[in-house]
Amino acid sequence: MSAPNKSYDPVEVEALKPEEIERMRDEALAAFAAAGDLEQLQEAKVAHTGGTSPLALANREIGALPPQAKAEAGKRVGMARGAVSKALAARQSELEAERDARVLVEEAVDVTLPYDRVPAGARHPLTTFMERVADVFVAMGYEIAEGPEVEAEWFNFDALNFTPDHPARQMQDTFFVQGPKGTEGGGTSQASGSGGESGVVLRTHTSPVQARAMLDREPPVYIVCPGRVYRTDELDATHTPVFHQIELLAVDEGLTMADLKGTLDHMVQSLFGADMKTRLRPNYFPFTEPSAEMDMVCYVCRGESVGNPDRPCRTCGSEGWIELGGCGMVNPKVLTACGVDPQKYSGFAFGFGIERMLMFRHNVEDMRDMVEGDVRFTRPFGMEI
Ligand code: FA5
Repeated sequence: MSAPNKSYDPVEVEALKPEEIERMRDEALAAFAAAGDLEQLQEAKVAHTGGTSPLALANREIGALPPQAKAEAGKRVGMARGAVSKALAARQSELEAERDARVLVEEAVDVTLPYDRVPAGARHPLTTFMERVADVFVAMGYEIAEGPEVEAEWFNFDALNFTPDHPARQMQDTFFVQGPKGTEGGGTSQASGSGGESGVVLRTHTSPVQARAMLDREPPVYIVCPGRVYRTDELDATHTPVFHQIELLAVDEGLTMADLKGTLDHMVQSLFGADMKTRLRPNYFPFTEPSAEMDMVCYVCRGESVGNPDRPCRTCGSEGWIELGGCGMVNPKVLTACGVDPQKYSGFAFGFGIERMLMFRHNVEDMRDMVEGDVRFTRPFGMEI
């Protein structure tokens, strides 16, 4: 039986000598300390802890040692590898903290910097409201009709039964458009004595579109005409020289005031609520006969402020009703002037101001706010494009 091999000296195995293991450990620690960022640390990690790193190779050598040498060499290598992986983890967290701090500085967003994007535009509340009103009638089968804003005096007045010397022609304060220099003006304005030489005006209402529509189309005619109109009124809290109207015209067989009233009620119910209603008061327009002023129940107090001093209403002045505009049955003379047989057809029409309606619908106290272009007025109406 052979005796144990006492002649083996583990120090003789080069890779496992204590100074060699210390050197491998120290090189690894130095490489980690020298890594300037996480990428370099990753390279050092592969070089000093990977499968072919000196310490990994030394570890493999242990297996080849005789049993009595394995424990000491294993302890030495294990301690070196433990120190290396501890140093690696420490440097890893140091470099991660440095990276996070740098990213915070480099990618910081200063939320107090001025906003440099141009805000998206939006359409004016007058435009969107006018379209909303027109939509009520489009849904009933009416067609949108348009006419020129620079209009022939004939359409603005004559076709609508404003006779040349009719006092109503002066009721409308009109901008007359001058013709080119050296040309003769139109005869109608001279005959009217209203001051026009060219026979051309800025339309004072949307009613001339009635005449154009009847001349353009065969009855039945159902049109709604939203548009801009002009009068020489001073700009104040309830007037503007440039404003908007919506005109409605229906021409068909057998139309009566009852159809007009029903259509008006439907409009105010669609725009202001199902319990709204209208009333008609006698009035005069040369192009309608009979003519009426149309009012709707005050949508703020619903009429409850009338005779009730404890509940005054600023919107309707405690009258319970708000004036909307004018209406009536189309005057047979207008039908005839526009080529429609008044024996066969009848029609109704109404027209009202969009600014005034927007004012009481949204409690706007001063019409000037609508025309001054200040976004502080328009913004609360939303961003409808
Ligand atoms: C007319 O203009 C008629 N063409 C309406 C009409 C149509 C009657 C069809 C019959 C049949 P009036 O002059 O009343 O009517 O004006 C109608 C509305 O325009 C007024 O009720 C008011 O709301 C608005 N309006 C009139 N002048 C101004 C102004 N300067 N600024 C803002 N709105 C105005």
